Amino acid sequence: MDIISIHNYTMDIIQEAAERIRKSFSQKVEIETKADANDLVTNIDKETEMFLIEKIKQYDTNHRILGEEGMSHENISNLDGVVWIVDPIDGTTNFIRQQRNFTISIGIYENGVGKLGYIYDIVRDELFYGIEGQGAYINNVRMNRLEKLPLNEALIGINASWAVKNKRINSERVGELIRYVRGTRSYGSATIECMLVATGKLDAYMSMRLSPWDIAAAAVIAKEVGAEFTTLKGEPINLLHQDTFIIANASIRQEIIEQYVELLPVEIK
Ligand code: 2AM
Ligand code: CA
Ligand code: CA
Ligand code: CA
Repeated sequence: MDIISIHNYTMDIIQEAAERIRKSFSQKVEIETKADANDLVTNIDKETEMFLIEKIKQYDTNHRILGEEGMSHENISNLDGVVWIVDPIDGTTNFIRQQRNFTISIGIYENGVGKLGYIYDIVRDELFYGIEGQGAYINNVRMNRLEKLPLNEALIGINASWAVKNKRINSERVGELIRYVRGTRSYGSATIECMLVATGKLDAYMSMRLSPWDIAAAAVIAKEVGAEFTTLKGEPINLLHQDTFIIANASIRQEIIEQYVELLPVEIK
């Protein structure tokens, strides 16, 4: 895999995709629901994914693509060879409601190893990228490795629904965590929250259910600054399935999981 060539190509196509999304701000966007009433998708999500798929296939027809909207119609059941993992818009609800706080996210894996990761917050014009073993950058400026901090000084990205009678996690323990840390935040875009952790603006972010395209790019970038990411059981992430997720400063990830996360058995229907 020619890292420099793919990197230059991806920097170009992500900018082009961003320009198309910017233009959509002045148009009427078509909104549909997916799995439930809060799970939204727009024609811009689909069109952006189609655009990226065409560009990736133009680059190399052997490269495979796993995208949230499934526009490549490929059944990806392994990560053999080169696989691009694409979220055309991460933070669709924010895109619809706020026209901000969303990103384009592209992770490029070779035989399951994260090689390149790109997250573009197009409204803030912040393009994060990471190259395996060569560091992480924001708008071409090298990102620093994270410094340690104690949990009681941490800012944590967490969804408010965790703190009240949640079926999947012990809410009382989550409440203890919320009271112990310095503060909590919620942004509605997994990639933005991961990049806040990677830049030390947030110290942890967790989710009960994320998919490969939510975390593939972030994982490559985060690794380069020493942020840790696992499932909430402390297991390595798997890029073929949905799972729980935590990304955190390395000094607090294990403490959060061991002291404050108690996952409840999910009922089988
Ligand atoms: P999305 O906007 O690409 O769907 C919202 O809290 C964050 O969780 C977003 O990054 C969103 O990605 C992600 N997410 C994952 N699964 C989701 C779901 N079923 N419904 C809504 N957001 C989901
Ligand atoms: Ca979605
Ligand atoms: Ca997403
Ligand atoms: Ca999406």
